[in-house]
Amino acid sequence: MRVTFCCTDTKAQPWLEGLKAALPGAEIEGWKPGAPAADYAVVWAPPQQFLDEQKQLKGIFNIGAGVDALTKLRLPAGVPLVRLDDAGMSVQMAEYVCHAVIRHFREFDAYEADVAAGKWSYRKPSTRSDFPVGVMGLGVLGTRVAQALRQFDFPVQGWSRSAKTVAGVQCFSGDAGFQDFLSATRILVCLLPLTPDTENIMRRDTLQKLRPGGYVVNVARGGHLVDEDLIALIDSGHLAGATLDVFRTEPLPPAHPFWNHSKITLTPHTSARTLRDESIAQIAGKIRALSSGTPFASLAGLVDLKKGY
Ligand code: NDP
Ligand code: OXD
Repeated sequence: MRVTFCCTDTKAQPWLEGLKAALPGAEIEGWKPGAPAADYAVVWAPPQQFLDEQKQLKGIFNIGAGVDALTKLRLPAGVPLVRLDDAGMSVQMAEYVCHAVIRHFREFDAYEADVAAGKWSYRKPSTRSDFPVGVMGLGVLGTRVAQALRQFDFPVQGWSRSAKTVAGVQCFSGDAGFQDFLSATRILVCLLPLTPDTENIMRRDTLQKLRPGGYVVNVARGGHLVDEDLIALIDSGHLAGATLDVFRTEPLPPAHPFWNHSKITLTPHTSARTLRDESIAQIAGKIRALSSGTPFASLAGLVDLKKGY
C-alpha cells in the first residue's frame, strides 16, 4: 500500500516517521509533482495539482476537522474524504471557549488593567443568568464546548442543522430556529464548518439580534464573520467585544484593525491544534480498518460532500 503526504505549512518528517511506525509495510512518502500514484493521501490544504495528479486515490485523510480548504478545490470524483474526528481537539476547544467566556464574564481584562495600574479595586459581580451562551454548531467540537460551559452553570443553547438533544442545553435547529437562537444568546460561539450556507453568518443583521452587550467568540473560520460589521457593532456599543482565533486571511495582515482594537482579543488559529500522535493513530487506524474490509461509510469523520462538511 502506498500513502502520500501533502500538507502545506506542516513539518513533514515527524508525520512521515509516525505514519511509517503506525503502518509498517506501507510505502509512505512526501508528495512531489509527478510522484507515483498512491492508495491513500494524508493532506492539509494541498495544491490543486496534487488532486489533479492523484485521481486514483482510494481515500483522502485531512489532518484537520475543517475541510473548507479542500471543498473549494476540484476533488477527484468519487474519492471519499475523511476529516479528523476529535483526535484531541474537543478538549482544547472546550478549554479555549470556556476561558474566553469566563474571562469576559468575570471581567478579567479590567482586573488585569487595574492591577497593572497598581489599583486594588472590586467590580460588581455579574449575574450568570444574564450571560446565556449560544453555540452555533453542535457537532464533535460544539457539543463538547456546550457541555463544558454547562459545567460552569451558564445557560447554554445550541444551534445545528438537524435537531439535536444535548443534556442541559436548549437546542435549536435549521433556519426556523435561528432567530430564536440568536435572540436568546448573549455570548455567541461559532463552531460551524465553513460552507456556502454558513459563510458570513455573523454579519450586521444577525449580530444585531443578540442580546444587548453581546460578545462573539469565533473559533471556526474567518469566513463566518464580516469583520467590518463586528467592528461597527462593537464601536457603536451594541456588542461588548470579541475573542477571535480565526481570520479571513491568516496570518492576520499587519494593517488589519483587529490587531489594535481594545475590545478584541486575538489568538493565531490555535484554539484546537492538530495533535500529531493522536491524528496519526486515528488515520492509521482507519486505513487499517479499510484494508481489512471496513466500508468508508462506517468511518467516523467521513465528509458528506453534498453538505460540504
Ligand atoms: P462537525 O461536522 O462535527 O459539526 C458541525 C456542526 O455544524 C454540526 O452540528 C452541523 O449540524 C452544524 N452545521 C453545519 N452546517 C450548518 C447549517 N447550515 N446550519 C446550522 N448548523 C450547521 O464539525 P466539528 O465540530 O468537528 O468542527 C467544526 C468546525 O470547527 C470545523 O469545520 C473547523 O472549521 C473548525 N475548527 C477550528 C479549529 C481551530 O483551531 N480554530 C480546530 C478544529 C476545527 P448537524 O449536526 O445537523 O450536521
Ligand atoms: C481544523 C483546524 O479544522 O485546525 O482542524 O482549523
